[in-house]
Amino acid sequence: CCLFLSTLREGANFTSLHCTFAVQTEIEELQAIVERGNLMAAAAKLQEKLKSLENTPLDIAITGPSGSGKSSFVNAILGLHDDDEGAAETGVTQKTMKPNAYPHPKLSSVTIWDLPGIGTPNFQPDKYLKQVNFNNYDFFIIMASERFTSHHTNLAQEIQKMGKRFYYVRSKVDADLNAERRKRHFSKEKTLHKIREDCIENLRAVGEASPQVFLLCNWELADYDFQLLQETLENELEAQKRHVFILAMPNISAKILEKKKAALQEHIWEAAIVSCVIGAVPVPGLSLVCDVALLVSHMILYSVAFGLDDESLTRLAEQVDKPVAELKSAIIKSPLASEITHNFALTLLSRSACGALMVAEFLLKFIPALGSLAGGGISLVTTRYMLKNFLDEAAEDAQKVALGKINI
Ligand SMILES: Nc1nc2c(ncn2[C@@H]2O[C@H](COP(=O)(O)OP(=O)(O)O)[C@@H](O)[C@H]2O)c(=O)[nH]1
Ligand SMILES: [Mg+2]
Repeated sequence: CCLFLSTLREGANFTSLHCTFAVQTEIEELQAIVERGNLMAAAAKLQEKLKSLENTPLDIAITGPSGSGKSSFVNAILGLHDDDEGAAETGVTQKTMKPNAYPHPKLSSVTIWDLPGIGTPNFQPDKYLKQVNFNNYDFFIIMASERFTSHHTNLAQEIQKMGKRFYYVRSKVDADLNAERRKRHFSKEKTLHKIREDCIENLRAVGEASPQVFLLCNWELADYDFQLLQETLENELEAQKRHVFILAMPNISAKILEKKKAALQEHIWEAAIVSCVIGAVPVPGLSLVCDVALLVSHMILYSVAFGLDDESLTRLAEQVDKPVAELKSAIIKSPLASEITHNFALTLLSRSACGALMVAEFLLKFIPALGSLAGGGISLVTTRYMLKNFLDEAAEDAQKVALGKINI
């Protein structure tokens, strides 16, 4: 599909264009929607779907003994520094039995819950789970910074009884590595292997039949097993929750940025259809009908997901110890979230109209019903074309900024 669009962008003669599998799938998807006949009803359904996607709650509970790194993990997942506003307080002993909610700074339906410490003498896993309202969570992360104990496994068994999922995480492996580094025959891989085997062995000893343990350092999520943990969780969540989960993850690797792009891309046709069917009004100066406000909100969503907003950039600048202006200067192709206005969307729409016209002519051959839409389907194709290009460019800028690939 990218090849298809970029070829069009370069003005190639597309009668000679091969219909790739991706393009074919897109055509089939669009065909199915348009030929369903009642486009208004189909669009209303898509609008509902998009809304429920946005509002899908995701609640992740972090539990483990006091001092195991729970609060630090909450902050790491939310992309916050321990000192940031809205961050969980770290390094303090928490005496309360109340779970603390930390809403995701960008996605209001996502909450990370910092649960009270386990392992005190009067700790009873079943009572504990009731006290922390176990039913509110999609899954539990059970943390240990040293050995796993029967407190961890007893809790895991209770969580399982309640029909919920849990994952064992061993934090602070950076500290273990630093301690081992002093030895003459130090090997990072061997040390990590030893920590993992030790965790597994001692989880078996306290009753876990086939344990899996994810090693990590809360300050370097891009290292060790965080990526694996993230992928494991992702694969076990149902589609809607997986979508918000991917968008909620911190931008720590090229892979997660690609996943975010793919997750957003999946819903571009839907966004375009909703904009051009439900909220369609004539766009001044262009022979288009669409809901520009909706396009603006989608583009802002993309920018924010990639961290291309003032708040994220200021935070990142502090974390990587670089002036924020330097980070901003690497954002070449797309605007900051705060610069995405109605007028900006109009400019993009007019720029896209030419390329989109060619795509529309091409698509009309496959989907004649497209021609029956207002403006002969041009509005729909232009909108889709514009959002797709915007997403590609924002993703490209994000790769440079978030991953520090800045060459100035
Ligand atoms: N070296 C290292 N220290 C950590 C890590 N995670 C947390 N800490 C430190 O361990 C202490 C306890 O962490 P905290 O997140 O408050 O644990 P909690 O009591 O389980 O919430 C704090 O001083 C943290 O800075 C980590 O991955 N590596
Ligand atoms: Mg804490």
